[in-house]
Amino acid sequence: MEKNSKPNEPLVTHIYTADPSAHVFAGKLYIYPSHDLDHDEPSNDNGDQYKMEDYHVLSMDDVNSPVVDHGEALHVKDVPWASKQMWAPDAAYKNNTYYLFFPARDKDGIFRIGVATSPNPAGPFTPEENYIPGSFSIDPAVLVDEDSKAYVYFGGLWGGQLEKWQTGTFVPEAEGPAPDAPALGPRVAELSDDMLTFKSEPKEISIVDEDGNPILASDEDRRYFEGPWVHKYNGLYYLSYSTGTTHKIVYAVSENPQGPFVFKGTILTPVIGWTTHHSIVEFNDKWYLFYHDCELSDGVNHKRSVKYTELKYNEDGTIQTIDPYGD
Ligand code: FUB
Repeated sequence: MEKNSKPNEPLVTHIYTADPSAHVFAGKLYIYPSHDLDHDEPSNDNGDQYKMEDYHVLSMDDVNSPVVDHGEALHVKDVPWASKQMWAPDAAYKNNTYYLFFPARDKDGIFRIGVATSPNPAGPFTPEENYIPGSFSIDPAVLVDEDSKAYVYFGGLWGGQLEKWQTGTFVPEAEGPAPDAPALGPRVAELSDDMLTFKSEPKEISIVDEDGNPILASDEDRRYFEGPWVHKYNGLYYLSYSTGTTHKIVYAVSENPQGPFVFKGTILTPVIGWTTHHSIVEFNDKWYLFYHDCELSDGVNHKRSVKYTELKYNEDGTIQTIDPYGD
C-alpha cells in the first residue's frame, strides 16, 4: 500500500511503471501500466532497453486515495506465443470478463498483440494460446462503444515495427514513407463479440488537417508515432497519440470511431524522458490524463513513473494543453 496519490507525482515508487491505460471498473480506477525493469543496459532506437517481462495492475478508490499494487497479473513466461518485451497494455470489460490486451515479440521477434482474460479487473489474467490472428505492431488501446461494438487501435513506428507492415506483410528492411508522403496512421480493427479475434482486417486510420489534407510524414509535430487512445466526449471520438520524435501528446477528432480524424492540437507538452504515453478517463464527473515521465529516475528513459493530472475541455470541445511542470 502506497501513500495517498497526488496530481503530477508518481502513483507508485516501489516499481517503475509506464504507458498507463486507465479505466473505471466497478466504481474504481484501475490502471494498466507497463512494468519497467530497473537495469542499466544501453539504449537504442529499436527500444531494446524496454525489456519488460510482466504486468502489475494498480487501483485507486479515488484520485486522492492510496494506490494498490495488485502484484503480478501476467508474466511473459506464461504466454505460449511470446518471447519478450511486454509493452504498453490496455484492458476492457465485456461479457462479464476483463480482457487484457498486450503486445510482445513472438518467437520470430515480430511484435504481435495478445489477449488474456480474468473474472477480476486486477487479474491474474490467463493468456490465449496464440496472438490475435492478423495482429502486428504495438500499443493496443480498446474502446468499447455505447452500442457494445469494440475497437482496438494499435501501431507504433521504429521499435514498434509499424513501417515494416506497409505492404500487408512483414518486410524487415522497410522504412517509413518519404517526407512529403502522408504519414502512416494507426490501425483499427473491430473486435469479434468474444473479444478474442479481429472481425475483419485492420484498417489504416487517416489523420487530416482542418482542410482535409493528410498529415505528412515530415510533419513531426503532428504526425502519428505511437500510443493511440480513443475516448468519447459529447458524442465525438477523440484519437490522441504520441508524436514520438517531438515528444508531444496530440489529438484529432471524428464523428466515426474509424475516422478520418481531424487534427486539433496538443494535450501534453514534452515530459522528462524520450517516450510519452497516456490515457484519458472520466471519473466522478471529472476528466483525467494519466501519463508517465522519468523524473523519479533522473531522466533514465526506460525507468518511467505513471502520474495523473486533471484534463479540461473548452466550451467548443477542444482540450486545454497541459504543461506537466507548470503551476
Ligand atoms: O513502453 C514501451 C514503449 O514505449 C511503448 O509501447 C511506447 O508507447 C513507448 O511508451
